[in-house]
Amino acid sequence: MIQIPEQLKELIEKSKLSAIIVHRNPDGDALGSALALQSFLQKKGHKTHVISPNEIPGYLKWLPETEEILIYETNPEKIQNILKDSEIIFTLDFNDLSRSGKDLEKFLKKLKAKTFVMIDHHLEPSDYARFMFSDSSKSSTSEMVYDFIVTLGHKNDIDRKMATTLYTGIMTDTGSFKFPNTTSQTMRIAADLMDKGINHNEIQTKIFDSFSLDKLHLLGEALNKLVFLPQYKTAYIALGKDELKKHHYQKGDTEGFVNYGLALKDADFAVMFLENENEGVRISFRSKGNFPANEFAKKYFNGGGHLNAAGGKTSKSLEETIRLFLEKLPEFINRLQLENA
Ligand SMILES: [Mn+2]
Repeated sequence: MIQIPEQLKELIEKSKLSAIIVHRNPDGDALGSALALQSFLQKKGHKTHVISPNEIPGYLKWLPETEEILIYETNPEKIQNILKDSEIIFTLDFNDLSRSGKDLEKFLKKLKAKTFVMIDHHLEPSDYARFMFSDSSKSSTSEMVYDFIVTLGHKNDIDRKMATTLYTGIMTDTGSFKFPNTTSQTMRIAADLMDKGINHNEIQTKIFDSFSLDKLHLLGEALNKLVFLPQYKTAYIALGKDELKKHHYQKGDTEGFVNYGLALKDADFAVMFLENENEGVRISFRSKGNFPANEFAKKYFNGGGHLNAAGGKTSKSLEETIRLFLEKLPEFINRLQLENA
């Protein structure tokens, strides 16, 4: 169970205006946790807004009240005013203000005196929040928001709508309860949420069985291009901007593709490279067992994350990025083997 300082409890009780910020390119966990916290704070009498740095992906637009989420990229002045007036600013599912994107980060840094509350499960949190709930042993921020509400004594306030968004967050961050971050406590919380009357099968269908034809074709292309390096137990996929364009790529279309690399027998490490429209490459890393995907991402690709799931980026071309990867992979694996010998 988490400890919630009295000061924060009092602040939540007496505040009237709060804001909830999620990370750039929000996923199911970021939005699921934020929407549930928003409902909770509304029940406490707050006027509160969920703020996303950029557009939310299409596959999550069915979540309740997503049309009310404020998008910083399209509405910066209005959001700045809301943040200036907010008595509490929650930041969800990220560990550093830079994850809110350059422009919003710059503005948030000017608001240092505000009461920031971090709820997050990523490693190595930055020190910007007055109240910090950071626990990398948790499956998801949604699990932590559940704990947060329950610890405040409001388990009964979790209604079907909140349970739906929290369940979505936990389900997506655990890969439908199969990733190593799934604990018995995760399952207990999922069971509690099911008891609130959610339709778990419908959530599963909405997230995973609602691909567009373009997305399935893009997946076909990605799988055809999968490269396996048996000597390093590593599989990788690289998609260039022309291929993305050919299949009318929409944000979120490649969600989950990287996991197919790990479906390969004998693959312990899977990587996906996505070429950006303008410049640079985004990279996703997934691993099995003790292989530290986050260390690899941090050391060579300006990123980080969890042991088994991490992200990174370069400002290089796709070819140069893959070259760098093929150069650093043996070095990293050799070092790991030495350390574990
Ligand atoms: Mn998360």
